[in-house]
Amino acid sequence: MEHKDLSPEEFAHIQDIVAAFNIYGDVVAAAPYGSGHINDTFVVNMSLGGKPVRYLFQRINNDIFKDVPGLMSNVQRCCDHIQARLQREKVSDASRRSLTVIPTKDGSAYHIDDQQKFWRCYIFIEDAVGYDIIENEKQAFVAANAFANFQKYITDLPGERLGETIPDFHNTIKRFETLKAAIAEDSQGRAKDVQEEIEWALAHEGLAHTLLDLRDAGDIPERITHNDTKLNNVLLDNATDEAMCVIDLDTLMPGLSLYDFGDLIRTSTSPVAEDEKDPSKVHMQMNMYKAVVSGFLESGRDFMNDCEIENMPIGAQTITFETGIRFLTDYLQGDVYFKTKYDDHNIVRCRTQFALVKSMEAQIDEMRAVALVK
Ligand code: ADP
Ligand code: GN1
Ligand code: MG
Repeated sequence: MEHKDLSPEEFAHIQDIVAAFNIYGDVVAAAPYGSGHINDTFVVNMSLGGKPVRYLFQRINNDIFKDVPGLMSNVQRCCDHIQARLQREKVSDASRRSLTVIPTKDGSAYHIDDQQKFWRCYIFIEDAVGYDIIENEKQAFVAANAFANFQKYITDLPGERLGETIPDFHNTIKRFETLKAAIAEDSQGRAKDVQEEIEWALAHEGLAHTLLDLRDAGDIPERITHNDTKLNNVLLDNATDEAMCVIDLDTLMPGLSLYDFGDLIRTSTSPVAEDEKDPSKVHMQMNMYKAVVSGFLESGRDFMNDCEIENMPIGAQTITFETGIRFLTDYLQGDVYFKTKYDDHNIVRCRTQFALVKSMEAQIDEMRAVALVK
């Protein structure tokens, strides 16, 4: 049995977890998987009567997600709704096109282990990957189209309002207040090293208000949104680059369409990684911007209003700014939220985000013109 990146104890633990779920076969191998910043993800290889199958297991980060049962109820409702639609339309590869939650042996969507940690299991989407860095315009188009379609498919989700899995997740005004508090507290004594970033962030407070002001004025509506539409949260087919499956549904909850559009621009227009150490390599590539706008609007025009469409460039700037100040806050607080691989990881990430906002500022007129073209 292979478990090269896991200790024997961790591997034995994964075997116990697997046994709790309603799947058959023998565990052959297990390994950590993916590049997400939040959950612990594992791929488990099994032999089902001699045939290889894989499953995706996740230990859900319940320091961050305080109400995992509520979160899994959102996820289940949404997956069931989309699966039902795909089944109605007789789509042949439905289990590759939407996540499927595999229940535990006693029918629950999650399992609680002996350390009080929550686990879930999904069908593994084979032959598809999520990209950390955009490679071409086609990927930008299909990824954006997949997330807009996702929003469209859940506009008619029946039942009560979804629970908020992280309250005020995209409340940029509160995020800004939290940053100010972290600067004042300076618990790690790191503020002196990042004065430039702090000053830049404080000078851009206006960006924290843009989307919420539009919402409060009633100009843009609350919808059900994904809220974490980074490029690597949609899996593209290895052979064709077609968008297969939107994943990472933990933040599926009420939000604004521009949160989803904005995070796509943040993650699909720069030629370098979110944690590129040289921020001078970061810029907002206009060809990618145009591809994301067309991909998003291809479905988005069916449900977005004129004000949402007009404010797409503002959404892009705001969400990128918000993510930058979240990284800065986490750096100041001692790297307590995002997974990091080295000491300065969060400030490196913050710098790329601020560089991207600056690049958008420089191109804002052209961005506005793109969004208005029918
Ligand atoms: P995080 O919140 O930590 O980003 P994700 O739900 O995005 O967690 O999962 C982490 C990674 O695992 C993804 O980036 C993707 O590569 C992979 N992944 C997640 N779900 C699946 C799935 N059902 N099939 C195949 N790969 C998946
Ligand atoms: C996290 O889970 P993941 O890695 O897809 C974060 C997003 C940030 C992103 C920055 C629940 O996304 O909000 O934009 O990192 N998810 C959560 O890369 O906080
Ligand atoms: Mg993810």
